[in-house]
Amino acid sequence: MSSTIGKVIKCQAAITWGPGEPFSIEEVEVGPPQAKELRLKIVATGLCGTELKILQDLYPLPYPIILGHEGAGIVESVGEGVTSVKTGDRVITLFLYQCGECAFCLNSESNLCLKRGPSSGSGLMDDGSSRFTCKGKPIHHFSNTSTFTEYTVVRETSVAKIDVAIPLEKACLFSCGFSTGYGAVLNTAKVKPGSVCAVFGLGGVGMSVIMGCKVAGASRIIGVDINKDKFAKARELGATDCISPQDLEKPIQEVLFDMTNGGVDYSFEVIGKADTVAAALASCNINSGVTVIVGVISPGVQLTLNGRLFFSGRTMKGSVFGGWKRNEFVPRLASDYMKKKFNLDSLITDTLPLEKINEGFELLRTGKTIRCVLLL
Ligand code: COD
Ligand code: ZN
Ligand code: ZN
Repeated sequence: MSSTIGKVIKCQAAITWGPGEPFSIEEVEVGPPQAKELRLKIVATGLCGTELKILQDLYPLPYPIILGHEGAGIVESVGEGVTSVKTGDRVITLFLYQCGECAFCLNSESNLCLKRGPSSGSGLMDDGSSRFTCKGKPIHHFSNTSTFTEYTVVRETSVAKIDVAIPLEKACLFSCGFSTGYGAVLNTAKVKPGSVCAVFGLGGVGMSVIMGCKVAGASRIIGVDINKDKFAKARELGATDCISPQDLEKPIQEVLFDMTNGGVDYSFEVIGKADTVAAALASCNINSGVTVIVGVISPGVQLTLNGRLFFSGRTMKGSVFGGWKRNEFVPRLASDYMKKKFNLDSLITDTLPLEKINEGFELLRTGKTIRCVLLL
């Protein structure tokens, strides 16, 4: 590995040339890491529902771009001033920008940085340039990570070390899907033992919410999805009931209200649609019901909520990356993993090589996979 240090590396990457375009496998040049950056050999990367939304052109982004934010790999080299990791360290990527120095980053209760919030940024490194080129053109970075490539360059603060014995092809799910869902339950909602929970959307993130609810000691976990093929896995992971809104004669919130004798204690929206946000809120009990919105609503989409829903004690809150901070999530998740508190492996339903990335996203789009992991 040492022979590549300080040099440009040529490798394969999946490039998205424009909005809605399929991935194209190309040879890219990856420049060496600059100050406070590191270059990473990606070993595994998961395909997340967020990229699926990007492929449907639901979020504005700078193109061409290398997407991917659920990565795990090995540090190839580090730039000047990097102190927390070194060549050969095993790390996972962190899509959330955390400068580590601002008032929010220094507050143990918050995980969104004052400098950038949850935004994925400009697609360039801090010096305003890109480390990727392809066919002579600069290629944008995505969400501080860009993992659909054999090598990537990220800020030092965009990785977390994972020195425990978790295989990187599993640990990549700590980078987004698993942590986002599990943390929404433990950190954001702080679900109490014995609670009744409903989970709207049973993708990889929703399944991780179910695992979190189980670990928190929920007495009932109701999975809601329009794709009934998701129900078997949801039950295996801890759902006690599963419902498709399309099978019902009444709105889902009314059915949940009746099933639970007054509404659920916690509902989680893990889809990112205005109508399911409204249904999740209306499903909560009127005294202490809490709704956590995990799914991101597309820019420009307004929520329509009946104001009467708040003539109650209900709470509605957002959650990004499960509320985790860079320095705390890996030790906690690794310890729970070792104690077998959750079943990370069962989220991975497919593995494919980088060249088959379009096939992987087709599996996700058609609801045939929970998490497809690319092995590079
Ligand atoms: N009613 C019920 N279920 C529905 C409906 C509906 N109207 N529409 C879709 N669904 C189901 C689908 O059948 C599917 O099972 C599930 O919802 C969505 O799952 P996936 O596999 O597409 O997506 P995930 O689980 O990988 O990700 C879902 C998110 C909502 C978390 C993601 O798309 C998102 O919005 N992410 C933004 C939040 C975030 O933290 N982003 C940063 C990095 S992810
Ligand atoms: Zn994600
Ligand atoms: Zn900060």
